[in-house]
Amino acid sequence: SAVINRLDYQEPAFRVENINLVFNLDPVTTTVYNTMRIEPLTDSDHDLVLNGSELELASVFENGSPLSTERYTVTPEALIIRGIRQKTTITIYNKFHPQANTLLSGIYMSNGNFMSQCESEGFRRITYFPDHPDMLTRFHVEIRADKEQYPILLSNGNLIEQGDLDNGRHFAIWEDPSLKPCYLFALVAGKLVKREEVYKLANGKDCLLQVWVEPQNADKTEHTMECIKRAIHWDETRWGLEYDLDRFMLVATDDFNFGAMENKGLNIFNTRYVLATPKMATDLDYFNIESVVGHEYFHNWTGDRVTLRDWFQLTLKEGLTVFRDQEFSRDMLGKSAVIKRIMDVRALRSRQFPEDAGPMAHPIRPESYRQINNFYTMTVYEKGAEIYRMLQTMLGKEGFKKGLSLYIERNDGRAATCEDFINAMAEANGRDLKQFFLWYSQAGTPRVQVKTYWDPEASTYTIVASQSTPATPGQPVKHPFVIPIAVGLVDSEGHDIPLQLEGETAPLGTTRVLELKDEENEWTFVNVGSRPVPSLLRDFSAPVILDYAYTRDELAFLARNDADPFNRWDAMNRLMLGVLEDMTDVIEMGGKPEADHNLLSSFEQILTDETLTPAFRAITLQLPAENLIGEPRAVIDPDAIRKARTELKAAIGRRYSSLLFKLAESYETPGDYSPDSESAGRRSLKNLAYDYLITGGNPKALIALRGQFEKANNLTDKLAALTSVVNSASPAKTNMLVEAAKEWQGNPILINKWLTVQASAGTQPGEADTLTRVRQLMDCGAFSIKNPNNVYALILAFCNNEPEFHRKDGKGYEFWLQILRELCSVNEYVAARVARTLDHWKRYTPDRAQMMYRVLNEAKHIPGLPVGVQEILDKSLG
Ligand code: BAL
Ligand code: ZN
Repeated sequence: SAVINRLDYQEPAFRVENINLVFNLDPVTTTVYNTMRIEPLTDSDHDLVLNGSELELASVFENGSPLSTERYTVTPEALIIRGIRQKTTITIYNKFHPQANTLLSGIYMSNGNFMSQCESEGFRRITYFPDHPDMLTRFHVEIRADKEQYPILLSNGNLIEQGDLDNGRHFAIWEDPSLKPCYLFALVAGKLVKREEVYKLANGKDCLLQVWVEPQNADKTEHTMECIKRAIHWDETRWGLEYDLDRFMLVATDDFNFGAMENKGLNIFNTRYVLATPKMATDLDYFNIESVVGHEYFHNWTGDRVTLRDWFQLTLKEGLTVFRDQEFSRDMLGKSAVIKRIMDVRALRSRQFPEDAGPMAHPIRPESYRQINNFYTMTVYEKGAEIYRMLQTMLGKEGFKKGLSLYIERNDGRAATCEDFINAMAEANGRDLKQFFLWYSQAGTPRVQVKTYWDPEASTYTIVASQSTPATPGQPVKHPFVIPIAVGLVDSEGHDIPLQLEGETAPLGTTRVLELKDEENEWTFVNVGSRPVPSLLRDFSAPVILDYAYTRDELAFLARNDADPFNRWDAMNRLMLGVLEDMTDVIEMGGKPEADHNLLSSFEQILTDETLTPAFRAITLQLPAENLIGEPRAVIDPDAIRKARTELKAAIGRRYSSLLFKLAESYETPGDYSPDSESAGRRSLKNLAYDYLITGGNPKALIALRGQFEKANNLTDKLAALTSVVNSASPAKTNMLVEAAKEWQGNPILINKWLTVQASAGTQPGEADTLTRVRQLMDCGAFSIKNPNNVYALILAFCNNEPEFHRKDGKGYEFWLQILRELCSVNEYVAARVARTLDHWKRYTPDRAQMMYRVLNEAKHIPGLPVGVQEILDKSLG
């Protein structure tokens, strides 16, 4: 199908005043009576286009009478009605097939229950409707179903009535008082149990909170309920945003394309972001559940009350809501807040920067698409969040809040655009944000080059920053961005120097936000009596690559002394990356690499610095991910990179073995499990220490980890032990994997973790290779290609296991092609995600690149290739 362009947007010619839906649920064939009150908005002769996909149309009525067949046309994609000149009631009777719906878009079956997912274009798989986000209407929904099979019937809004029908069936009627687009519609029916609580909102009203899960999961929702309450409270206190319905419901399902979905009043979640007990969720899972629960809840204002004019504006709700959930998580972390920032920046650099540098590069507001599902990306979400964060950095927390309030006040109940947001920010703060708006339209990661000059005579320190952004597909030339660079100057004692710019009468703080607006700008600080070390881009104040010629001594100095904890982490990270680059070079040239002394002593210093939280020490001492090591390299050789990384880890593990041991033992967390950030930090540091030790080949670490695996009262420790042993050469892994399988079987979330550990492991001498194991695991009975979580856990994990996927014999790529073929006929959205794992084929060694090129071309001939997958392949092959 055709390319859709942002600039082709047209105002709707009709309004749907309300819609009344009656569902007769049946897994094989569900029927829908859909009655809409339609009002033409213009005098012109428009046809009413109702989108519909894979529907069976039974009949169409106008104002109660059958519509003559001359008045309408049915195509595979729409029902087109002609001649509507005045307010009219259209009734449509149609059918669809939930059980056959493996795309998991529209209404489908999950473990015998009906679930729905409508964003982006799933509603058209339920009934005929103008399926666009600017088509806001009021929903009245009646659900009818077998009472025994489907005792619980849920939809958006308020429960108006429920009762029994003939033949063992029953019904429920739901009415949503809010205006909403159809992508926020939801329907759930089945055997579910709830945890519920009445919560008092800040405005004094009672709100009924419900978390619905399958009966076997009844005892796993306590944490989620706590997270909902924290999210409600945070939105009230930080932004003054209150919940607007009498009830808030959340339903969990194992079969879900997204992580979760913000349907009005009835969020639907992937079980992995709901269910948590100490034995089935890691510290990170507990933490992620909080952030996803927050994210979906915060959409109630940024997404639902204010929605989108068209899908090009996606970042208006997603970037903004990710920013809000990041702030929420940070606030919940208290004194460990920086950990969240580090995790977010790490994800941005390792997954969004490559996207922005590859064939799929697109601005946070794309200009065109063929399949909108391909644009639920790291760029739209995570880079988008950075754009909102930069505004907060430049306007201040209060200024940003004023702008957000104005935006919501003006656009409540409307379908808005990114311009609406920026205009509100600009007006509320009296700022011109025209140049800033380039962040919405230009793709690519800007590179900021910084040079500094200290003048001892004049006691001045000058910072010169210049920017350039590489060309991206369709955008050969870039204009300069507005880039807020938060800067501090650290003196030789490790203290921040009070900052006074030339022309100012007194110093103002120790961190200043400099706005780089032109290709090059410079700033001069006065009263700088000795040469400082610059701390640049504090708290990662802009999503850019910062080039500054730090020496390793300077990085080691900042890692020890920077007052900005983010930059302390970043300095260590830069130091490690530099060393790993060198080691990879040596390996590629056939030499034997050695670890750098600066790195080793910084490592030791941070490891033993009791003034730092264990969580901070753990995250700072983790080596950078393999793909980050690959990023700056001319040609990527995944084997050399893994070898370098493993050797560095082993060298550290050997060199500091007694220190690491002592530390691992002293950071045990005895007693009952708690996922609080302090205990989580202790576990994280302990498990990091063991991982270094076992990589260094320490047999005592193996004994300790086996013991930990057996005795752990929590999944964090158990999984960490298993992962470390599986990645070691020890044959003990076989028994441990069997034990884990025995204990975890029947719990899909745990089984997915078990699959991931194996798919992510390397191949040790004498073992079956990882690909062979992955193929075996596909047949082990715990894997279904129809379940997205299974595919992500096993297949995607394998495709991200660089040396194993990119094996020299090309078998990884053959596997990719085979899986893609299968997925194309099961779930094209999941297929498109797998397809993207070859995005960067051009960056690898020529033998690998050639083989990838070949399978990418072969994939184009998959029979019935979905347009979304074709879009990815075409872009990759460029
Ligand atoms: N709206 C799709 C899932 C999410 O970002 O919340
Ligand atoms: Zn979202």
